This record gives sequence, C-alpha cells and structure tokens, in this order.
Amino acid sequence: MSRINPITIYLMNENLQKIVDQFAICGTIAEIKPLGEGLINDTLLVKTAGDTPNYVLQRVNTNVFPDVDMLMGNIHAVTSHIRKKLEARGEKDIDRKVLTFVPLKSDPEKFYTCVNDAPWRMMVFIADAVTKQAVNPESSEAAGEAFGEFQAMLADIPVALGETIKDFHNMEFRLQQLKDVIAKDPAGRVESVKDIIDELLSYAEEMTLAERLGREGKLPKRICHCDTKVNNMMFDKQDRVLCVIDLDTVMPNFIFSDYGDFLRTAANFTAEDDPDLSKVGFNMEIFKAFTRGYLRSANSFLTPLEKELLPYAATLFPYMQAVRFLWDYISGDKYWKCKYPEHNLDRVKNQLTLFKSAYALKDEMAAFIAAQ
Ligand code: GN1
Ligand code: MG
Repeated sequence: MSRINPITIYLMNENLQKIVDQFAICGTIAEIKPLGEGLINDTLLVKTAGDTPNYVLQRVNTNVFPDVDMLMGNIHAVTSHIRKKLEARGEKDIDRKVLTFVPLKSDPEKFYTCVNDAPWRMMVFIADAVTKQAVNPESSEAAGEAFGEFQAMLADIPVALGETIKDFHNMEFRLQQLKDVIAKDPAGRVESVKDIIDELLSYAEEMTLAERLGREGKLPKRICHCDTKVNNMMFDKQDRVLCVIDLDTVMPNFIFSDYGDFLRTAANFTAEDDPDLSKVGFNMEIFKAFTRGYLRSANSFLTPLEKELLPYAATLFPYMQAVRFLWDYISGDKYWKCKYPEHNLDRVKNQLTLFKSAYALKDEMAAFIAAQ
C-alpha cells in the first residue's frame, strides 16, 4: 500500500494556507509546493504574488528535535546576533546573508505555531541563491571560511544557547551508548562484529580527549553549527557564499564539531556508505583548502590548544560516526534509514577506514596547520 505524504494531505486539505495565514508575511499567497530533499523536516515553498518575497514553510520534526521552544530560541538568538554584526559592519543585502524568520501575527515575539501538535515556522526565501551538493578545493575553502566566520560572529553572543540534541557530539556518551547496546545485543549481531568493536574500542581513550580537556577547563565550548555540510550554505550566482543555513543543530560544542564533521564528508574520496573500501580515504587537497579558509576566519578566536588539536578533530568525526553507525547496526537499524540489510555495517566499515586513513595523516595535517 502506498503511503500518502503528510504534506500532500495538508495540501489537499488546504490547511497549509491557514497555517501561513498565522504568520506576518508580506503579500498574498500564490502557490505552495514542496521544496528540497531534506530528510528531517518537511519543507515547502510559499510563493507570493507580485514583487513581495517568497517564503519557506517548514514543519519541524519533533522526534529529532523534541524541544521546539529551545530550538527556536537558539535560532532567534543566533540570527539576530549575526544580523547585528552584519549591520554594524555596513554590509549590504543583509536579508540574503542571514536567515529571517517570520513572527506570528498574534505575537511578534513568537516564531512558530503548533497545529495538531506539529510545530510550523516560516522564513524568508533567499532569492537568486543556490546550494551545492559536491565539493572541490575552491568550494571547500569558501566553506571553511564561512563556517569559521559563522563561529567567529557568534563568539560573543550574549545569551546561553541550549543543546537541541543532548550530548550530540559527546564522544564519551556515544561510546557509552555503543557499550550499552552491545550488552543488550537486541538484534543478535554482536558476535559477527566482534573484531570491529575491539578495534574501535582500542582507540576509545585517545578519542575522548576533548571531553577530558573540557572537564579540566582547558577547552571551551563555543557556538557551533554541528551539521557542517557544503549543502548547508547558500552561494550566489558568482559562487560567493551568502550564508549558512539549516540552523537546527546550532548549539554549544567544542569547535572540533564544525571543523571535523565537514572534513568527514567532504574529504572522503567517496560517499560515507560506499561498500568499496578501496575507494575510501582522506583527501589532503580538500583538507588543505578547507583548513586554509577556516583558519582565515577562525584564527581570530581559536586558542593555541584548539588549533593544535584540529588534526585530532579530523580523526574524531569519522571515528564518532563509525561508533554511531555501529550502535545503530547492533540496535537493529533504528536511527538511519537503510536501503539493504547490511547498509549500516557498510557505513561502519567505510567510516572506520576513513578514520584510519586520516589517523595516518595526522602529522602531515599538523605540519600544514603550523605553517599557516
Ligand atoms: C545525520 O540527516 P543528516 O544527513 O543531516 C545525523 C548526523 C550524521 C549524518 C550521517 C541529527 O545527518 O549527525 O553525521 O546523519 N544528524 C542527526 O549521515 O543525527
Ligand atoms: Mg541540510
């Protein structure tokens, strides 16, 4: 039986129009249609008639983001802070350089509404902009600079942000989660992956360095994006970065999150689930380009220790992802969508291979960073 997409049902029922009517948008609605391919939230484009801006309407996935008040509070704090910074330095075209969320007509301080328990929000659609799916050294350098700039602009945000996904990038927590599911072995898969478990756990002490340094007060948490993929930024037609988008995971973390997670996807020679491990490896050209861009904007606030540990960050994220994929495989594939039975296991092997490739290049990375 085919399932009707809930968005389609909303469209059929014309409920979307009623939702949009709750927001203080300019203009009149001409058309509402699905937008993009996001897997977590449901996203629609709201076109208005004439010259008024178009808008993006989104339903937030509360399975992934249970605390929508916190989530929208974070986003409001972050976008307002960035807007002030851009205004202070006399930028033009600010509405394309930071996301603008639309308040409710009934309450200008509120940026989402709940309809049948589902939270909806609206933002201004950024015109004449594109996203990219693939990276090359040029776009990696631009991405490095933009994510570094994003962190730099938020370095002095005056409010404390909440953790929208608790312990999201906490390596100690991710290892504990893995150990807990190994003890339960709900899908009877532990025996078959014993070697992988042993290999991963043999690096556990080394890879939880950040949490220890954090407890010792040597490593600060800063506001990070926490989903630093190249497709989470908008470029203009001249290939210049306009702004960073997809702000749901913005939260306090060690800066390694944004640096390491970008490289995890961008600097792998192949996709994170490619079963052909001979294609997996850490691409130093992408590493160098991204690092050059990142340091150009992040040098202003990075401590010497944070900078020294960037190669550790480049190894931490493939490691963490291997641990998380293995946790899901042993759990019986509950978190990530799988296209075939061993899909998660292929992801584990891929990320473990990438981790070891990056690990072997740590000295080379350190030399490059020291020379910047
Ligand atoms: C999830 O949905 P996507 O692809 O943006 C995950 C990331 C993982 C990634 C691995 C909220 O991100 O942390 O790195 O899968 N996001 C969440 O493919 O768990
Ligand atoms: Mg995205």
